[in-house]
Amino acid sequence: MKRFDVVTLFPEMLNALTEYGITRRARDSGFFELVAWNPRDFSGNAYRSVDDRPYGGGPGMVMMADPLAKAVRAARSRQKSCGVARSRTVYLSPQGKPLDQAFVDELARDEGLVMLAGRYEGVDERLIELEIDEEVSIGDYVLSGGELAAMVIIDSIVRRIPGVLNDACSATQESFVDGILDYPQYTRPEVYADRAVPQVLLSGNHAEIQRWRLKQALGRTWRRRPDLLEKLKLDAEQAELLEEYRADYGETEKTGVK
Ligand code: 9D3
Repeated sequence: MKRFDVVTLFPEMLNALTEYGITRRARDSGFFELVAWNPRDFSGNAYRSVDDRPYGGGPGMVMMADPLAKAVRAARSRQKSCGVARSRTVYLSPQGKPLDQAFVDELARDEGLVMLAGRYEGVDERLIELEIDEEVSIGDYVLSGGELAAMVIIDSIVRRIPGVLNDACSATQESFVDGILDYPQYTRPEVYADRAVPQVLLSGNHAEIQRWRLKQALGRTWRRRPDLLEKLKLDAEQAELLEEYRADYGETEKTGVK
């Protein structure tokens, strides 16, 4: 059982995870639990205020340390009472370490994860110094707050819990090389808008199909994500398939979707 606690001004946003798809099924089956904490419930005043103007001036508002500290500590003590020995506390922020699959897998190893999702211009730096183990970003683009980042992290961790994906999915995942793009997929009808499904996929020759798919996956990675290809150590068969792809398709395939 994984335990996620998220400190957020918008707890209902997290319902998207518990109401839909794989994450909903995983939660219902007891693979993880998710609790949201609203810092407004920890504000000492009648207005339930949690933000104030930045010292030094400038635009916007900053989240105050104390309501956040109280919410984060409540989240951590809940985890402790559930038997989680140590849980990492992360602050979702554009200044954080960029998320990738290796970082997801690292976060997935811990039993408990407490996440602080900020709003406005950010949170008081002293709260970060006192309560946060690590700052995490989900990429170099601007979001309106940390909630979607928390949800991205939960979704990506839940998919790594053994038993969450169906057997067919995990088999496919294992049989394919990590760090490579997917091969193209086709379904009925056999001809759509004058475009036929590649003949090899109708051949029933499973070995040929596997070769074709690996070749397509390598070719796409070479064309679209040379940064990923550089990190791969291709074996002899893969190197040969990529050479074949280059010879077959050379400069013709467009890199975009259309
Ligand atoms: C970097 C932009 N900042 C310049 C003044 C303002 C600002 C923009 C967006 C401050 C906070 C935010 C809210 N973003 C997040 O909470 C966030 C985030 C993101 O924006 N991009 C990638 N990952 C993350 S994780 C949390």
